[in-house]
Amino acid sequence: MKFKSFVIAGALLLMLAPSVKAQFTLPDLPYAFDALEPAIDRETMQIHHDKHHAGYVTKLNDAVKGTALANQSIEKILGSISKYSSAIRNNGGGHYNHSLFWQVMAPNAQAPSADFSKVIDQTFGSMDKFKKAFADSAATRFGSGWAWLIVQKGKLKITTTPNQDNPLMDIVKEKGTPILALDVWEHAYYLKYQNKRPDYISNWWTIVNWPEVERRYKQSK
Ligand code: MN3
Repeated sequence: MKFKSFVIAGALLLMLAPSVKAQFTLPDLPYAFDALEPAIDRETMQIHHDKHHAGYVTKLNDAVKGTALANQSIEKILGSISKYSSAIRNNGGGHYNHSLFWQVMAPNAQAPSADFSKVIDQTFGSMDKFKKAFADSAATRFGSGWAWLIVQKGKLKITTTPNQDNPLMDIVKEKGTPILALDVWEHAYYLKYQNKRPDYISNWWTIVNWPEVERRYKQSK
């Protein structure tokens, strides 16, 4: 009888104990792995999310464990990244960049609103000129890295970064709030496009989630 109560009490305690949660977690994709086809194939999305992004999250959690960074947001950490290790820089950037990347793509993507098109036109001359400038930056980013549309002092600007760096980091030249991100690491496109990075970029426009980009633009102001 006594033993039975002990077992029941133990089971109850286990149920009530708060689960030990890692500081950073892998977000679910907001759509199915094959939802972005044909621009990005299912297998690439699955490996990219479940292996690459998951790897950055695991290594980031390992790197911040037991440091003063516990409970700090990823944005805050990136803003002072010059003070931290390269493991935190690479994996913190990797986690932030991919979390944004999944959000700014969508199946059946909607066109930019008239309001946001006007902002693009005023900044870059036209939507076509913007796309060309962005695609050229992405295509000529040497090696691994990212192309960005950022808000810098209230204005739109195109920039690129190497590796997993991003415009929130205090070490980059062009700082700002990223509102659109394009991953040009080979792991993002090589299965389907091999060495044809420009083809990946031109197809990628069909899945850009413009309402989300505009939401982030408004939020940044
Ligand atoms: Mn990637």
